Amino acid sequence: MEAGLHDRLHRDPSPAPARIVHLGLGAFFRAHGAIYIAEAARKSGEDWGVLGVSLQSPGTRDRLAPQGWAYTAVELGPEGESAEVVTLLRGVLVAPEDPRAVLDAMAAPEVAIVSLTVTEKGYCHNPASGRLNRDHPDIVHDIADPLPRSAPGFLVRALAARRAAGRPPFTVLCCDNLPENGRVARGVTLELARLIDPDLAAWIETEGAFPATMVDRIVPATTAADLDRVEELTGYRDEAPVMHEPFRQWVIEDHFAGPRPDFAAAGAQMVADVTPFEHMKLRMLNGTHSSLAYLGYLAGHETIAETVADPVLAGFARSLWRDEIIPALTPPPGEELSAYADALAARYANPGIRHRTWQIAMDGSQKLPQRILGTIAESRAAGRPVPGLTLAVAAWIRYTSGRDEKGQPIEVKDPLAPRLAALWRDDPAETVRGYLGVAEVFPPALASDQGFAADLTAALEGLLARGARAMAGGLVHA
Ligand code: CS2
Repeated sequence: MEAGLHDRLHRDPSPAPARIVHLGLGAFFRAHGAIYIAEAARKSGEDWGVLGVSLQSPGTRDRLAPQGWAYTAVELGPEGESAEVVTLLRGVLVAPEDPRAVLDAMAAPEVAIVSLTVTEKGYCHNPASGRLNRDHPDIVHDIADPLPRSAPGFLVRALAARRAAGRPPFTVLCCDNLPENGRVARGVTLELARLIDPDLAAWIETEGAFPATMVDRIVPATTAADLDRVEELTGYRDEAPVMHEPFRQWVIEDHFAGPRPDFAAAGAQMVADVTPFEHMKLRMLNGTHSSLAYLGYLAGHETIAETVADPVLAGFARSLWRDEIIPALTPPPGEELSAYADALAARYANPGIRHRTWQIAMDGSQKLPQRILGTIAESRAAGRPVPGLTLAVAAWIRYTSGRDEKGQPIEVKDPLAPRLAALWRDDPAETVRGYLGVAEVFPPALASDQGFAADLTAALEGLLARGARAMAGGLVHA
């Protein structure tokens, strides 16, 4: 068994050309979409290799190349671990090294799908409005230069090449945690295309397809310690394994411009409308993930499992679901929201998963609108109190100040980090006023809501005076 896995890790890749190009080859895609696609291809007997593209750095390519692009995916269950070798990748390109090669690959006749996991900020949009940010330096560059830097730039220039060659467009399959993610991907692609060539934009509008998807699997960043752990488990050294929980879900809008793998054969749900699934997942999972990340980090917890092992914060998450998030949601067909919350609580508690609060806290300015602020805005408009989610926003403000409760510096990773840190004042009311003025994050309805400003200020004062754990605990039975 072990020798077999080792052989497969160092095998020659299949010569068949890839029919999917994936932009953003992070751990998440390798532990989620790639596993579904490999299984769909296996079950249907079709060949669906993937060419990966790293939009930033060569690290993943350099680690995977000597392994013939194969890697180990390790499932971390509450009761044990198991390993699977994924041999779906046909190669990896590093976009900044050779953007032309990426465009050529995306324009190749056999490519039917370009999928993306480029994270929220990769769409170069304004998170509060969903529109393309035309002042984004990569967008400014991509309007002028045919060799792009951004994900929307690669989509537009590759679609232009396909149109010029008389080929049909590829389907753009967005797999990021954005609300109506197909619409966001389509919107930024069309907006950029219009700035470059209005005829191209019209062609994409009529011929293209941008199905929405809801993706779910908890996949913490792989650490150096994980490499040793995988070696112990499998008996061989893999320089680029991925570690994931047993749970997985993929809900896909069944709207493709051309052929697609038999996703359903691998257990994906093909539906006409993904929106209720996206809302459920973004608000119930990601909304509490971010809330627990800020409050947990401030309370001194390193991982989500550690955070929910603290009964105060576990109780806080339960009251967020029961009292604030579920009342604002319409359940998707076939889902029962309180059962979904129970399953999330069990997933968070999985001690095998070391998902750092610091990792989830990253890029909050891009995540808060769809994870937390939508629920707050709708609930306030309907007259429903949302003290727990308001506390989570206050914890984000406290976190992005760059100092923790012991006065130690926090390494804040966020495209707006310097701007946010500069908003910090000695007077919490002034700090809150400054943050509410960040239009990329707070929609106008919340930015001008005096009651929300007052509640947020009180929550921030409470965090400063009493700390995250005490404040969360005070809300559990409220
Ligand atoms: C997390 C997500 O890092 C984060 O912001 O909330 O990556 C989360 O683990 C996935 O969306 C789960 O599907």
